[in-house]
Amino acid sequence: MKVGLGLYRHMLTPEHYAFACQAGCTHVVVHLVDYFHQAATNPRNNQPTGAKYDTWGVAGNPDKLWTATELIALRKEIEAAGLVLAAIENLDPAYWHDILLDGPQRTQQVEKVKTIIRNLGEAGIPVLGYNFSIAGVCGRVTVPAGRGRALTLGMDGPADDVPVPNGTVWNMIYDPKASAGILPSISHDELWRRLHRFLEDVIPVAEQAGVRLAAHPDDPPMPTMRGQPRLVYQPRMYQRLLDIAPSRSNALELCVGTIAEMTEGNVYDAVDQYSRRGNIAYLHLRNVVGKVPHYRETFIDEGDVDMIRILSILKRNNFDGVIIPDHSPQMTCPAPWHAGMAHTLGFILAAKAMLESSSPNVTER
Ligand SMILES: [Mn+2]
Repeated sequence: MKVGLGLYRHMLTPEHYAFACQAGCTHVVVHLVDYFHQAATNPRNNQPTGAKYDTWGVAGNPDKLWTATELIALRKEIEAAGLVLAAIENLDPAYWHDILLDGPQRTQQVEKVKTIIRNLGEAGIPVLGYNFSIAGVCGRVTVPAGRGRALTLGMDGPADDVPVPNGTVWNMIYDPKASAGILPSISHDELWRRLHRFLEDVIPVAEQAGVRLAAHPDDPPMPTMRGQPRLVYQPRMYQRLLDIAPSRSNALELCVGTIAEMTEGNVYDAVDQYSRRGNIAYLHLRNVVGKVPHYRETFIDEGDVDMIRILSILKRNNFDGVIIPDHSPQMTCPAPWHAGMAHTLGFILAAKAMLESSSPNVTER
């Protein structure tokens, strides 16, 4: 297993590359979507949050696709800092809103996504993370409920009260001029039909480009949010997604925290099953207390999930992908995000060292 750090777009700087190296990372996962753009309730010194029903921010320019040239420059800049660019995480809603919504621009947007996949392949970037979700990451509250009253995120009950307005998809605004009104609710079957078409369209291109598409589960994993169905909200639904297009290019961005919040199955079996079969492109590590619709994110060394057990399962199954910290509660200091990441990375590195140690004093697991 390899240890990496996820960097948001505004963190693609020499200082953040140095921070990643100093904290023990060999890899980075990069977000090219600027989630914080024109955001009302989404400060940049934290994971993107938004308020319970507020979006993260305004999506990017639909006509400015990530080019091979800029992706190559990004990879080289990261390599010059001594790191490996493991993946790009998330597609810009500006590129693919009508794929999610089955809108009039769907055909053109499928071509845009294919172009981006080819560009990643050309740039030698092996993974594209995505989240096939209409309501996206929403319905969460920020509360001082972490250890030591740290600010953290969670759910305080279902979040179906406020529907998604027109012009919004996956927690971002893609059309600020959209007419008033709300997105019509659709069925779970219809959402799966849209995913099926999407994978059929893009997986052959990803195979040819040598790129793995990696699906994040629905965060939070409720059956519905804001009146919209969710796709992967129980561990077994990941298998349904994989079965649509069996291929090395149809893979998972497995999120341990999100799976731990699910009401069925258990996170250890899910990590075992999907890592044993080589389905995990990379992994988000985060701890949590409770399950939807009542949970909160915790520091890595507390919470319901036995992280040593998760990492020992990955080790046993020879998982050779990248593990990145997912989110951390905010530590009370001038750099809450950095402190939370450094704390999480320190824990992961210690656990990894223990699991890889040949010392007879380390307990056999
Ligand atoms: Mn995650």
